[in-house]
Amino acid sequence: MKISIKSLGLAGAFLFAASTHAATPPTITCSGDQVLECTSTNGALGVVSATVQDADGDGLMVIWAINGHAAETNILAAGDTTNAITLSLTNSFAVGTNDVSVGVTDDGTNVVMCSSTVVVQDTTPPQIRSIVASPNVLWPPNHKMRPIAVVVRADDACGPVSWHITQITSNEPEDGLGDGNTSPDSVITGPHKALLRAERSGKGSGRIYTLDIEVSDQALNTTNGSVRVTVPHDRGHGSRWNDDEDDDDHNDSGDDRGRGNGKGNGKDKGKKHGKN
Ligand SMILES: [Ca+2]
Ligand SMILES: [Ca+2]
Ligand SMILES: [Ca+2]
Repeated sequence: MKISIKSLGLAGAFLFAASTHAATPPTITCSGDQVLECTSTNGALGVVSATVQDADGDGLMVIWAINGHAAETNILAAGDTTNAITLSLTNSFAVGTNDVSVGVTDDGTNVVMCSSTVVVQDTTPPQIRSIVASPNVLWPPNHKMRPIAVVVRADDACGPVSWHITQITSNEPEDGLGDGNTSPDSVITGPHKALLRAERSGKGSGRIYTLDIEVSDQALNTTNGSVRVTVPHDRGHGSRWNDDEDDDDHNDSGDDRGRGNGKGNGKDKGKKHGKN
C-alpha cells in the first residue's frame, strides 16, 4: 500500500471528518493499468482516473499518490457523492513502471484505496540525421594510415543517444595485387574515430571503405547507418593531377567507381602521377 491518510500527514483529513457522518465507507475504482510509449525526455503524458461514490452522500477527500509521493487532493462536497463521480489525474510519467494509488475517505479514518500502474516504455529506435566522415577522400594513395573522424547527428524522442563505429569493410582485399602489401588497412581507434590506409589497387576502380555506425537510445533500441571513405583510383581532389575536373563531391563512391572503370583499368596511378 503506497499511501495512507496518516503517512500523508493530512491534518485536513481530520478537520474534514468533523463535517461528515460516515456510516458507510465510500467506494473507489481505479482505471486499468496502462502502457505508454515514451514521447519526450520527461517520459509520457498519461491520464489515470478513479471513480468514487458514498452511499451516505458524505463529503469525500480523494488523495492521489504517484510512486508513494502525494500528487493531488480533491475534495467533493457532501450530497453529490451518492452518484458515482469520476476524477482524473493527468501527469507526466517517467520511463519505467509508475504506481498510482488513490485513496478516498469520508471521515478521515475510513480510507478505501485502489491503484493502477502506468508503464512508460521506449520501443522506438533513434533517428539518424547525418553521418559525416572527415576526410572522406584519401589522396594521395601513399599507403599511409590516415586518421578519420566520424560525426553522427542523431536524436531520439525519449532522451539522449550514443553511437559508435561497429565495423569497417572495404571493397578491396587487404593485400590485393598492386596495393602495396600492407595490412591491416583499417583500425577502429575509438567510438568515433578510425585509421584508414590511403591505398587502392592500381588494377581496381578505387577503394571504398564503409564505416558502419550503430546509434543506441537509453533503452538500447538501435539504428544502423554507414558512411564511406574513398581512395579514388586516378585523381586527387582539385589537385594538379586531376585529369578531368568533372564531377561530384567525392563522397559518393558510386560515381568514383563508375568513372574509374570507364577510364581504362589497370593503369597505376602512381606512375602516371610521377610522370606529370
Ligand atoms: Ca459514508
Ligand atoms: Ca527511443
Ligand atoms: Ca593493404
